[in-house]
Amino acid sequence: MSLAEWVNFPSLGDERGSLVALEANQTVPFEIKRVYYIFATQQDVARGYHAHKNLKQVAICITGKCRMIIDDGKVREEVWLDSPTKGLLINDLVWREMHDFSKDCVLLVLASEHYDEEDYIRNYDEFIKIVGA
Ligand code: T46
Repeated sequence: MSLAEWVNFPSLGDERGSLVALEANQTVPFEIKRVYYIFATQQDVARGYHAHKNLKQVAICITGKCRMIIDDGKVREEVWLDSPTKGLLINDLVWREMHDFSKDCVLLVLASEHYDEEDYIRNYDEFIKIVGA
C-alpha cells in the first residue's frame, strides 16, 4: 500500500489564469494553525530529515518541483511535488526528506499545529524506536 496521500485542489481557472483555494476542514483535512513556505533553496541542498510526533501537514509545490522521501518505518517512498493543484498529506510519525529542489521551487506547507521544536524527532534511530518498526 502506498504511503503517499494526495489532496487534489480544483483549479478555478478562467481565461485570465488559474486560482486555487485552500480551505481548512474542506480541501485541507484539518484546522490550519500555521502556514510557511520554503524558497530560494540552494542547489544540491537537502532539507527535512525528521518526523513529527503530533503534526499533520499538506505540502504543495506552488512553483517548480522537489522530490520528497516519506518513510513510516516500514515503507519508504519517493514522490515528486510538482503541481500547484496537488498537495501531499503528511501525517504524524512520518520521516521526511526533501531533495532536488528546482531553482524556482516554492514549497508551501499548511500545518495543523503551531511551531514547536519539542514535536520534532530529528534522529532516525529514535524515530524507528518510536514507531516500533
Ligand atoms: C517539515 C518540512 C516540510 C520556525 O521558526 N517556524 C516554523 O514554522 C518552521 C517550519 C521552522 N522554523 C525555524 C526552525 C529552524 O531554525 O526555521 C528554521 C528551519 O526549519 P527546519 O530546519 O525544520 O526546516 P526543514 O525544511 O528541514 O523542515 C521544514 C519543517 O520544519 C518541517 O516541519 O515538515 O519543512
